[in-house]
This record gives sequence, structure tokens and C-alpha cells, in this order.
Amino acid sequence: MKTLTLVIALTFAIGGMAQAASHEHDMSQHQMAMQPANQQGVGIIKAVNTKAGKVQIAHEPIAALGWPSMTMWFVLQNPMPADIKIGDAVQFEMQENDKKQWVIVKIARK
Ligand SMILES: [Cu+2]
Repeated sequence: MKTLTLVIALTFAIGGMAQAASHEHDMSQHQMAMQPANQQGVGIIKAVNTKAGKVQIAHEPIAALGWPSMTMWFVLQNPMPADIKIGDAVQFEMQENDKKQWVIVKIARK
């Protein structure tokens, strides 16, 4: 009976260690998943909300994401460059943040 208890205790200890190791592994994969490659887009500036730090763009299809062309709001990581006005064609680079918002990290006139 004592032996059985010891075996059970050991099994739990090893199981716990294995779990800790695999959890660590999962975490690194998770971090990689949270930082996907930046996506590229092109479109036309429709509106800018400076206060909210957002820009509305009528973008062309983004094949990598399976997006059709559409008009949508993006979060701006940095203030809009002063030379970009409504109606301008732009190319931009974006990434998804942990709130599932698409954040423009780079934007320039096309
Ligand atoms: Cu869109």
C-alpha cells in the first residue's frame, strides 16, 4: 500500500513537471501567434479621427487575410503623417493587436 502511494505520488510529480514544461512550450507558441507577420494594404483615406487615433480607409482586397475590398476603420499606432490627406491613395502596414484590432504601424502616400 505504501509502495502504491509512492508510485501515485511520483506519477503526479512527473505529470506535474511534464505539464509545466508543455505549458511553457505552449506559451512560446502563443506569443508567436500573437505577433504575426505584418500585413500590407493599399487604399484611399476616407476619414481621420485624430482624437481617437483612427483612420478610415477604403482598402483594396488583402489576399493574405482573405479580405475583400471594403471601407473600415483602423487604429493608428502613431499620429497620421501631416502630408496625408483625405482622398489620398496610401499604402500601409498593419498588425493585429491583442484586442483583435488592426493597427496601422506604417502608412505612406502611394
Ligand atoms: Cu477591411
